[in-house]
Amino acid sequence: MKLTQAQFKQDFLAEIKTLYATDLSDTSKFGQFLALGHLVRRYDGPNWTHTSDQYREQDRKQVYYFSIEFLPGRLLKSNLLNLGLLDTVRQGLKDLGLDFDEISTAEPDPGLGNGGLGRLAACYMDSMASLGIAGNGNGIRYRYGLFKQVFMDGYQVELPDDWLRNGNVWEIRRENKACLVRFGGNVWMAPQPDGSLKAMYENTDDVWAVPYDTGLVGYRNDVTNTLRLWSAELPPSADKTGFSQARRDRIDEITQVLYPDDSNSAGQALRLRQEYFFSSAGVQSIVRHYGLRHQGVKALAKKVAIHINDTHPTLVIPELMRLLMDEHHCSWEVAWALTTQVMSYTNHTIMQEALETWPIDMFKGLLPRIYQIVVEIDRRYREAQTPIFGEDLVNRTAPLGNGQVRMAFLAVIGSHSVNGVAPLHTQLLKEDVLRDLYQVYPERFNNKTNGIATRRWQQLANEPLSSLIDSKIGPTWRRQPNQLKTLTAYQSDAKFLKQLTAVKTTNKAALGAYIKSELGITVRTDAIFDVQIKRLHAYKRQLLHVFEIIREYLAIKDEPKTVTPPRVHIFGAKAAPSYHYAKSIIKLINALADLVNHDPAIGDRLKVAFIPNYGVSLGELIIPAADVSEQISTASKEASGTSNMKLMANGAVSLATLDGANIDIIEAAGEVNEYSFGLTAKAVYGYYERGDYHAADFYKSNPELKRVLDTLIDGTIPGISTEGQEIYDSLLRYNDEFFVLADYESYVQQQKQISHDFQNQKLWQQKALANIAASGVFSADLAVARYSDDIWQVPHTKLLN
Ligand code: GLG
Repeated sequence: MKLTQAQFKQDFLAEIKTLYATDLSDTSKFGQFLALGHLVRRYDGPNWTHTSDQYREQDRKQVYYFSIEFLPGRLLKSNLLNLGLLDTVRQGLKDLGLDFDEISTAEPDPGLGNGGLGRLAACYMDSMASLGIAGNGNGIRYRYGLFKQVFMDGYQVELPDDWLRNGNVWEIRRENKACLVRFGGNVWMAPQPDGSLKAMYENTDDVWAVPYDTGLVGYRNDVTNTLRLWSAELPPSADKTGFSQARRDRIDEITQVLYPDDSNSAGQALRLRQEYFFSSAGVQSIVRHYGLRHQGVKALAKKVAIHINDTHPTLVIPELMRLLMDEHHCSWEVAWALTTQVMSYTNHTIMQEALETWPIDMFKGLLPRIYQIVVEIDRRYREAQTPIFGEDLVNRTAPLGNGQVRMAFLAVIGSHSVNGVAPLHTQLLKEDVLRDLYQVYPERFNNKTNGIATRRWQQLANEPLSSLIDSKIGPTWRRQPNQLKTLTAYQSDAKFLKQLTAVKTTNKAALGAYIKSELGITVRTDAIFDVQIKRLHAYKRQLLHVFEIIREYLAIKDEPKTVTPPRVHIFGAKAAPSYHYAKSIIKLINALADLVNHDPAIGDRLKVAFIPNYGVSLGELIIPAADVSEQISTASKEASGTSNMKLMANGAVSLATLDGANIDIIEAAGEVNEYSFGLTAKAVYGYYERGDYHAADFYKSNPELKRVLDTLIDGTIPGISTEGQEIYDSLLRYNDEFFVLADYESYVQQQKQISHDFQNQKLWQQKALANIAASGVFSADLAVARYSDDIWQVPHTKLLN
């Protein structure tokens, strides 16, 4: 949109006056942020209204992306970028004596997710808007985000993340769109005079679902889509005095906190209530919206696509069946045909414990009508497939089995498309995790490799790099990230390579300043910034990285004169509060950091910085400063990974196992530009099949590894007597579930190679450049375009290849 600086300044000062009845000088940074937020909402308002009007007028097919997690990040800067107002606002504020970056960091970062899953959902929402796809997000408005992580004596402590304390400037409460979600009680089907059956309910626990809408601004295309997050409240019509405190609490609880773990099961009933709550509310609002425009539900599948992001929203399937049959009088056959045409499902993990299942008794008690429908889905599935695939396979794959409701199976059976998120992952779904269902529905399975919003991860997070790229190839890449590949032409442009180093150094200085202020550690900007940022999980093997630090530490102590480039090892990771082992690893990293950072014999040659409270905003600070991207999960365990793509796009080289999308990154940027190592997925499965992995053999045969491991228990690292022993035992007594010891040697070898190569800055920057140039293929725009073409069947803006 068009806006002059003078107009902006006038609007901003007026906004401050209206909101606070005072002058600019009397406002806080947060107050200034809020005023800016209001203003941006106003600037974007016409687009938002116009977008929904257009979708309605043109009767466009709409995509509804259901996800229990969304991690949109701060919105002020990205909305300004997408509206084309960032420079105007920044300059205008400067004229008023204000610093835009200070103001924008006063915005709370909504932590409505754990990690990659939630961030992917947010990237895809951004791309849908930017590609002009009629896309809607549907999720939960958690009162508290994922916990705020602090370290006390090196241990993780979880504090509440009260992100809504000062309200949320971006959201609109739409009470007129609220709906009722029912739990528990009794249900029966009462015959009606016309012969049909009507679902009757009694003694249900009713919850009022109120939507809060946030505009998702497309990149300079006047499109603003909607993210709808649901909040659980007391039903307005009910006699509120009749609601006991316990019942009120039960309602409040539903949208109180994000379930802080996406891989272990606890607090099951609450989680199930959360899942049904937002699935039901979302589907009700879709069907209502659709019903207002169309006669009957016949053409629903032509106008609606519902995407199930991981298993959490799977109950959209029986919920849509319920609405079609109970409220729109469809036969089972018609309802089922519509449902399967509408639904599609993405699987995000092969980890068994994350494939959700619910005890039937619990499920039945909480969701009696939905349970009846699942029973019928199960019965019909068995009836149809047993003659073809036999009883054994059908028993293994039916929605109900072993006393459980099996969500992933239900999701596959009720969708027309099932996709994995990287080629290896999709292959493993077919061969392993969902092998049996792949026999039944081979045509449903497809791969959609993940992608990232390059606008946020390059343009917003790394302005120095973005300007440098503009200066070489012009700004087309900002709209068409794949154009980054034209940068390859500058592989031998010495001046450009030096400029890349300079950009990196600037970014390192910014991160260094943050590390200094948060942790009191001084880091050198000429050091290798070796970064691992992701959830703390045994399979992601932060431990392997720790062993390298211990090795480097011992090497300097042994041979103080050896010259190697200085290194800063940077970690960002939250552990699920109940995940004991992951918390022990956090303590180990912090204890090691204490030892290394304060050892005078080490000086500034080696530093360890575990930056607390990793999230989207910290990612924006860390990623542009990284030289090395640690992607070292046990092969086969990381479905895709997406920090690997973000780091690559900012010129970090990958130190990577052949896992998830690492494989595709290596292929895209070229093997010579990455550092791969370790067991392949095939080798890992080989160990499983033969049962002949003996971690102790690696310990015994490699004296260096033995020495490193012994530091866990011999007092070298102070303060970890319990954790050190626990970790040591996990590797040697319990045989190292994630093959850390098997991969140690090849990992260390690549780390040494990195130290060697980094000294040749020209070579190093060539690798960095190759990564940036190849990163466009991982743009979320391209990924979302593939979803649109292959799965949702909706039109989108054309993209250059
Ligand atoms: C999962 C996987 C990641 C994947 C992400 C998005 O563990 O490998 O990149 O989804 O598909 N829970 C996750 O973060």
